Amino acid sequence: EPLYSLRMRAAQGGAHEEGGLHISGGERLGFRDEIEALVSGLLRKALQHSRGDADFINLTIEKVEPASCRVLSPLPVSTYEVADAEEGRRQAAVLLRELSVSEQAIRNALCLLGSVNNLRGAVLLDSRSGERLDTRGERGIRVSRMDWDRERYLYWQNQHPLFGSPRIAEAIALATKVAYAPGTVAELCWSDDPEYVTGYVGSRRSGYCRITRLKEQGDFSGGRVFFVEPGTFISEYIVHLERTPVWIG
Ligand code: PML
Repeated sequence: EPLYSLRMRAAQGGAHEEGGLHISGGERLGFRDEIEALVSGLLRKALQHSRGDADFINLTIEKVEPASCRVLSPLPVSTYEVADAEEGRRQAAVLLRELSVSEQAIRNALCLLGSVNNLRGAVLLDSRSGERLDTRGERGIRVSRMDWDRERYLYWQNQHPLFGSPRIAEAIALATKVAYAPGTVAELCWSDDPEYVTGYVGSRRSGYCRITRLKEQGDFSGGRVFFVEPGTFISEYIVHLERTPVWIG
């Protein structure tokens, strides 16, 4: 049965794919008879996030090869309660250090995420030197072609009743694909949504470690950094993140 990847991006103040202030994005995988429902779900998300004000909504539907799909179990979740962003970032640094990310790379990542506010995709940093490895600028790397297996999602929701929001489930799907991509050491993320202060450190070894505050309320900074093993073939790494279909299941 043919399988499709559905991708949505909404922006403001930019009339074409490349420009504008990023508002919303979404990734789904589905079979033919699911496409209509998935499209309206993505459209609803775009319109909600933009409060009807998007200048640009792009929906891409592409057939993918079902045989090329990987199935990955969702990363196990743990939560670190911290009092403020300063303590949260210290906690993130502790977790990253345990994963052998260098001090320089940790500093660069915290500095970068603390200062950008229109980063659409992820930035790749060398986990040892801390140098940026991609040349994508603000566009970054967009992890694509992953979704929860429907049955597994219901099961997971039952087991994690406190994580009801689609935001968390989507972040875990992305973090799982990233963690298992050959070359990834760890990921650091917090949202650029000024109302949402929880972020995470993700990795195959430590799982999905939520940190309750990585920035203060009202702060527009945020995004994703992937720490990559020195020597990784970057163009291949990027193709994997953008194109390999992954079911979380
Ligand atoms: C985002 O929505 O931009 C990222 C949210 C990451 C944290 C989700 C969570 O575990 O609470």
